[in-house]
Amino acid sequence: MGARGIIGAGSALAVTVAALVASAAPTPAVDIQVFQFQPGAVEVRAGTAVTWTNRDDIEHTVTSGDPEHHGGRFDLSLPGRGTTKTVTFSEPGVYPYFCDRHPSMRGEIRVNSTNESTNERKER
Ligand SMILES: [Cu+2]
Repeated sequence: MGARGIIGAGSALAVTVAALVASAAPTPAVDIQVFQFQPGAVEVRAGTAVTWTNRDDIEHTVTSGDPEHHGGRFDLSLPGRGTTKTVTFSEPGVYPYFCDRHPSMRGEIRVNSTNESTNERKER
């Protein structure tokens, strides 16, 4: 509610700033490999840019929401091996996403506020 995603594909400046904010956390990157998002769930601090890299030879998408309810926050196409896309998550919240071409592919980005520990985990 009220969360706004900033779509920053290819913004080197945004990536650099996010890296400073999240310097204690490992680089948030998701590989798309063999019809899976790996890791499937990523937890970051607000303001962090997350990058997806397609390792498959076919097109995948990173689409917010789920197949029944598109979230409308981001809808990225990664048309083939080696393509990458980045989204900066500026607002805390839970952002589920899926692949529009293969609806069984699901992932989730959990965005904590900047003064929360990223070590805090909530299991489903
Ligand atoms: Cu796919």
